[in-house]
Amino acid sequence: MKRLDQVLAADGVPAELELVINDVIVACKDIAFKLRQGELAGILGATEDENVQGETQKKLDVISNDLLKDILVANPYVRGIGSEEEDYTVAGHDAGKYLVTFDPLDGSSNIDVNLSVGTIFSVLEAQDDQSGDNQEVFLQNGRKQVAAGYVLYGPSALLVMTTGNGVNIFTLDTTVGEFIQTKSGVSIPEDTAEFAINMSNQRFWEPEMKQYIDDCLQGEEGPLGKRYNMRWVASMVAEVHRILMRGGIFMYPYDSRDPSKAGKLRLMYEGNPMSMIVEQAGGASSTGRMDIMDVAPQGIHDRVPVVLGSKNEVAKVVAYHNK
Ligand code: AHM
Ligand code: MG
Repeated sequence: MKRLDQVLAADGVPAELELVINDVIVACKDIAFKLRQGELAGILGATEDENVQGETQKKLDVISNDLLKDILVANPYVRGIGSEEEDYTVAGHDAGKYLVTFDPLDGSSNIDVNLSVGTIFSVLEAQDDQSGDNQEVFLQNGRKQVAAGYVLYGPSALLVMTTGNGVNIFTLDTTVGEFIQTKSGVSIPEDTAEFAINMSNQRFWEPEMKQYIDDCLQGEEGPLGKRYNMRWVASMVAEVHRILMRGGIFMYPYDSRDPSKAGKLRLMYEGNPMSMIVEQAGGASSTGRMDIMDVAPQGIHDRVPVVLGSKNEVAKVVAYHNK
């Protein structure tokens, strides 16, 4: 059984990148311990603030954001950070090589009901000499990521990450406070009959997405010829993790509730890191029309339609969009 640092070293990850990843993980361990304490620590419930996307911030959104932000901007190898809970990118060190974007606590609606939540992170290299408080330096497509991962705070806390050399899973050993490797070379089954989508938005979807789900619901008698099962945790981290473990397809498509938004999920700290993990595990990830990691970001909080999971099922959804 290997520790995270041993796995990163064996994968040839540069020492500076390892130190950045390590700081992300230190913050995530702290988040994991706070979540375990739950109501006893007085950390549940909402604040009176909204984030830049107009969502009410939960106390734990803010606490998790501060833990990650404070440790990362103090790291000499970090040029800057971008977070779901920060209006603008925040500068670290001008000589820092790496940029870190994160969703400090994804699945926020699950916090107060004690269900699964997670932290998602993505690491890019700073390509020029601009300061990290200038968002331009972050605007690179997902193919440029040098590391991506998430921590799922479920019955056990799991770190799932990739540095471009397959996907490893580590379980938090709470007796020693270390993430210990429990799986490597994770591979998503190519076929599936399990989809995850928030069906309550059906009437707002584009016709292509409506048609695909209609066909799934027809089961063996329909054009897709199989009986589908459905899951919806309302926590992307939990959803992606289920797909890594047993296959499936997760969709948060464009919908017309607010036509100005390209989707609900954010490209730079939700869509891209999850896409890198899924692709590294042999799955696929698309907007329905193009690979998510090829989307050129225009802003740190850009949104993107998301279709990801088992390769052959994602290909079917893409084919519906290309009809
Ligand atoms: P958040 O970052 O504010 O928590 O929003 C992202 C979450 C995803 O984890 C999840 O897939 C989706 O929002 C759930 O949305 P809905 O409330 O429509 O079910
Ligand atoms: Mg989120």
